[in-house]
Amino acid sequence: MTRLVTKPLDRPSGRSARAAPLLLAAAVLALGPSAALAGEPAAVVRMTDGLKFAPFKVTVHAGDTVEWRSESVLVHTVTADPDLAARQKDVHLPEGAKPFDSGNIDPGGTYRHTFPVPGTYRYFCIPHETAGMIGEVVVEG
Ligand SMILES: [Cu+2]
Repeated sequence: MTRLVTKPLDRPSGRSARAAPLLLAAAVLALGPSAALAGEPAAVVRMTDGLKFAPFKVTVHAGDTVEWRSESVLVHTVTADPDLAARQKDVHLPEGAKPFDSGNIDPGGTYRHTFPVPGTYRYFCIPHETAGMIGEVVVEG
């Protein structure tokens, strides 16, 4: 008597109870390796209306890509080129690293740069350098 009632009820709940952990495991597995796939940024830096790179400093490994995302109504740049700096203290490149400049990043836009050379990079935003829009990327070997 009770078997006929409990069996149909148990089956669906048993299925979903097994499916949930499986989906979770699949999601965790998908997130892990995806960071290593080409094109996935190892770190994300936001560009804000407060004229900041947030976080100020990110740490990645050699060969990693960093993505900058504008959350701002203003145009920003991601620039690590001594020739474009108003103040030399706002820019630093490790020995052997090439200067780079995003050009103008429109509101809501993104920019990516890959860092093959280890060391500490200090970069700035051209329109807001003297307002203190400076950031750092530490690339570990
Ligand atoms: Cu800016």
